[in-house]
Amino acid sequence: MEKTYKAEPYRIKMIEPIRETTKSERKRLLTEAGYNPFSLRSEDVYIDLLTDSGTGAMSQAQWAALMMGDEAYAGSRSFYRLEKVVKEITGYPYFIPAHQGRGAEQVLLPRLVHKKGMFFLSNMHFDTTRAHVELAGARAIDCVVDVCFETEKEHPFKGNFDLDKLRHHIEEKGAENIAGIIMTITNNSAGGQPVSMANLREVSAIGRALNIPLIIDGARYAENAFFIKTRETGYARHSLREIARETFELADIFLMSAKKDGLCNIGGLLAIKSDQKLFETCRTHLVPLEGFPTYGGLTGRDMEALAVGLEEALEEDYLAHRLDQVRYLGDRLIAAGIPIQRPVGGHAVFVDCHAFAPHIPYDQFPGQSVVNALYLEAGVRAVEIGSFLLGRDPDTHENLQSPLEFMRLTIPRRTYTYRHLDVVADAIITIHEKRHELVGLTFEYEPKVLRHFTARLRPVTS
Ligand code: P70
Repeated sequence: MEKTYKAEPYRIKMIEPIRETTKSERKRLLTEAGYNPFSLRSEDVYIDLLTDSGTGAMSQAQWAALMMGDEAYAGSRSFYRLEKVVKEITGYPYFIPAHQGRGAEQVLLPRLVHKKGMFFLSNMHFDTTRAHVELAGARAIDCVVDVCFETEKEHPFKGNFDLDKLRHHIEEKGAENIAGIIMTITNNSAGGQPVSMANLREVSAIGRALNIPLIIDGARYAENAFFIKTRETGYARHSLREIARETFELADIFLMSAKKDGLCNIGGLLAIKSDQKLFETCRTHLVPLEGFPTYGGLTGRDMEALAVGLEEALEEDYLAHRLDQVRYLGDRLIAAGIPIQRPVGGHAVFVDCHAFAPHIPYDQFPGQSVVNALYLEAGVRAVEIGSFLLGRDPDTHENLQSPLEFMRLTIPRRTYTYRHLDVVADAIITIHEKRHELVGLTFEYEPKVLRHFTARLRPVTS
């Protein structure tokens, strides 16, 4: 696609001040945070690229919709409005709201695990999905295409499932031991990389032939639809809605963290295509886990804002701009010779920290070291997606080595301008020039599950 870098397709009606700290303040703050930016106060962050999850700006239509929230415990009008939108987009008749993506995961995933020794196969499990798979007593296996590990290699659909790996694992484990196939779109951990419709079609056919349910983990399904439209032959004239509909037709279940392509600050969705029994058991478990079936952990106003956000996220102008911003930051880094996952994906630029700081071993977390350096340099908060996030093997408790060591620069939706992205690019270029000074990290405190959120670290001094 040609470079555009057009200005934002919106103007700013309300502002939220942000503050720059000094370098010496940041040094103290980072030490206090245990060298883990998750423990920083957001007030001490200048530009926050930790996540695109729930951090975007709502539109005037969404703010107006909040006023229409029906806060009834049961039978809320806002639930029915949201349900109608979800049904229209997915074509699925069964819908359950949840407080966020992991809420939907905890309702669904254990219901698919019928016995010991079951597996989920995914192009790539995201961390909370992997955690819920393991909490349900199953194991998570990733089957992404190998090209995704070659960061400099350009490929339009680096998020795809490797079909040979998929078939191999099904054969080895036995189809009856596969609890589900999870297609993550876009593929977050691989760099926000899209999955092609052709790949989805093949995965769907494999699942159908063996009666294995195909689950779309679709936090960023609208961004994926835009990539299909612009990168896959035969889709240029399709509307994003048509592409989304085709995506859902190929699957059986839709899980979504609506904090991403729902353009909301909170929310999750679970929709089921035809398995009424599964829907009923999920709904039964929803009540103690998330809440009554017509709110599932959300307020009426949340559901109103989400109903509007889901529609806005499928608008072409919005998505073209969104992906243009991410590409802009990526292009600035590429021009400066900084190694990143190429081509840039949907929601973030992923800096290849294995190439950035090859002198730091995986179990001293090169990605986290670069993340900390970026905060010290400019008050920009990014997040590590690598061995620090991956955690330990649930059986052997060894530190797992992630095939990719990334610093993720996650762009919140409709929140920052191109000028903010320039500040980020300039700071990364500066730390890249001093990259030999970066040092690794070791644990001071390590929680057992999802350790990256609350761990404390310290620099390794040899
Ligand atoms: C992110 C957040 C959440 C997520 C996801 C996919 C593909 C499910 C979920 C869970 C998580 C995160 C990571 C680092 C820092 C902050 C937050 N992804 N599936 O940013 O959804 O968070 O709503 O429970 O990406 O990628 P939820």
